[in-house]
Parts: sequence; structure tokens; C-alpha cells
Amino acid sequence: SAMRRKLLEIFTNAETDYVSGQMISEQLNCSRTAVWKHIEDLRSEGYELEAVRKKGYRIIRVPNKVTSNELLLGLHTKRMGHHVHYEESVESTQKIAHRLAQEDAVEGTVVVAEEQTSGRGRLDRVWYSPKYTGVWMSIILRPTVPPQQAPQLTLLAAVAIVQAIEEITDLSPDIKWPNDILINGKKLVGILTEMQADVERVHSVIVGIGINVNQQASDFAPNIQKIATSLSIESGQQINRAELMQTIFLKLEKLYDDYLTHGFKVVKLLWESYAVTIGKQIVARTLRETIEGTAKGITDDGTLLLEDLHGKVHYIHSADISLKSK
Ligand code: BTX
Repeated sequence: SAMRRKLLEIFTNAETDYVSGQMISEQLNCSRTAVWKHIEDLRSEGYELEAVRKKGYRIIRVPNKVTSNELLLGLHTKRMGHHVHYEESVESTQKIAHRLAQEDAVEGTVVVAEEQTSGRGRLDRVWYSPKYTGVWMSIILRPTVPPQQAPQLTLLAAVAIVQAIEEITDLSPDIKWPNDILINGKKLVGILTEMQADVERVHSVIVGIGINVNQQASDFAPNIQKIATSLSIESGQQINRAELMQTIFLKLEKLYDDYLTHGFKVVKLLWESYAVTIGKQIVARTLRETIEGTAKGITDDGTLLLEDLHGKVHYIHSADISLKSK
């Protein structure tokens, strides 16, 4: 808005770091209450402002956005991320990606938003996606594989994301089957893979990726504060989201091309090397039952092999997994 532009100009032109509320109200020709409201508006757009008594306001951080310009500048992939559909705020990037996939969007098309108002997890669970702090995106792939192999792409995406995080931070996250990426046991990333297919052919796979990037602990909804973490909390640094996304596109493209030419083997080996679940005592809660035992590995289609306490091996296609603490 014009008001926001003026307000930002005041900060830019100020000779001191701090700009008093008095000065803002004079320059904008509005009341002190209105000033406060404009400052709150800036905050809701991702600006971080400090308010100090008797000194005034100071801008600590401007929002770094993930618009298509930011994502295309310096992107080194052949096709991943070349078509970016960007929105400030959406219900869910999955929803838009499904529509674009039906409208023949090319492989590697990415839908990205600064915020999701009804981000989705598996089984219609909520995925919190607050503004400017995370990566909320859906990538459209069009692999020539039968539908039963589509879940492999969840595992493939998980490996690419871990590789990207390792490249731009000092962190080394773990993967928990099938779709969680954790640090110190807390959830950092969620992946939701959905497909459009008929009986024998996949038309598109939509890989939804949610990454907590610059949230601080108090930014998380109370009900997930104990189970969630962000790259910033774990590394103590602000992370450039566009750079993180570009690195993911690069790793994903490389792994995906290997997968298309050589099959799932490569992905499987890498995935198992990052997985915390394998070889551990776990509890798997499926929709029908709860099974306790040892995670033996995954099959070539990404199914989890779980040997129960009687030595019987179960094929787990979908479940919530928790590690048994000793
Ligand atoms: P999930 O079902 O494995 O995880 C959902 C659960 O995780 C929730 O029930 C909640 O306990 C917890 N949770 C919710 N939000 C967060 C968060 N920000 N950080 C950590 N834990 C959280 C995981 O589902 C798959 C999530 C995919 C999200 C992406 S974002 C882009 C795309 N669009 C969309 O709507 N979903 C995907």
C-alpha cells in the first residue's frame, strides 16, 4: 500500500536507527494509534521491528520472499523450478498444484506460497505454515512409473531435502519412515505425496514439501511446540529460503534423473543411510492395529518391513511410527 511505502521511506531516510512514533505520526500525518497500527501491518508482512521506549522503532529484519524472481536468479537446474507459480497466501499449495497438473503443467513446475491458511498433512491433518518463515511448496513430477511405485518419490524427496539441508547448514537431519525429517527427534519437515493416475499409469505426482525454516520456538502453535523445530532454532542462523529451495531443486533433479535411469536402488541405499528407524525397536500404528517390533528395512516399493516380537514380518504401507525408548 501507499502508506506502507511511505512508512518504509521514513525508515530508509532516517539519520538514526530508531525512528520515534512522534516523527512517524508527523510525517504520515496520522495519530499515534494509527502509527501503531501501521507498524503492526508491517510486522504481519514479515518485517521484524523492535520498539524501545523513548527511542522509537527500529527495523531489525526485512522479509525475504520466495517469489519466482528470487527462485530463478542463480538457479542451475535443467527443469526443476523453471516454472514457478507464486502466491503470498493460499489455502494449500497442493490444491493449486493438482489443478495445474490437470492443466498439463510441465514437469518441475513448482507452486510456492509465503503462507498456507489450511496446509494439509497426511490423513487430513493440519500442517501449520506461518507467513515468511518456512518453505511451503508443491512440485509436479511426471514419472513414467506404475502407480504402486509412486510412494518411492516420497523417499526420494526426503533424501534430496536432507542433502540440501546438509549442504547449506552444518546440520545432519534424520529421516523417519515414511515422510518425516527430524532433528534431535523433533519434526523439521513434512512431505505429502499425492498422485493423479489411472490403473496402469501415473499422470502426475505432486510432492508437497513443508519445511520449518526461520521460526523461533514461540512461533509454533502451542500444540506442536514440543514436537516441532526449525532450521533456525537448530543452527542458530537465519536461513535464506530461496537458496534452500534452489538447492533442493538441484538435489532432487539429480536424484530423480538417477531414479528414472537406474531405478529405486540408488535412492534406497541413500535413504537407508539417513533413516533413524531402521534396525530400531519401533511401534507402528496403522489404521487397523498397533504393531511393535524391529524395523528391518524397506522394500523396493518403499514399504516398511517390521518384524514383530514373534518373528513375523509385517509389510507396513502406511502408519505412524514411534521409536521405542529403552
Ligand atoms: P503428517 O500427517 O505426517 O504430519 C502432520 C502433523 O505434524 C500434525 O498433526 C501436527 O502434529 C504436526 N505438525 C503440523 N504442522 C507442523 C509444522 N509446521 N512443523 C512440525 N510439525 C507440524 C506431514 O504430514 C506432511 C506435511 C506436508 C506439508 C506440505 S506444505 C506444502 C504442501 N501443501 C500442503 O497443504 N501440504 C504440503
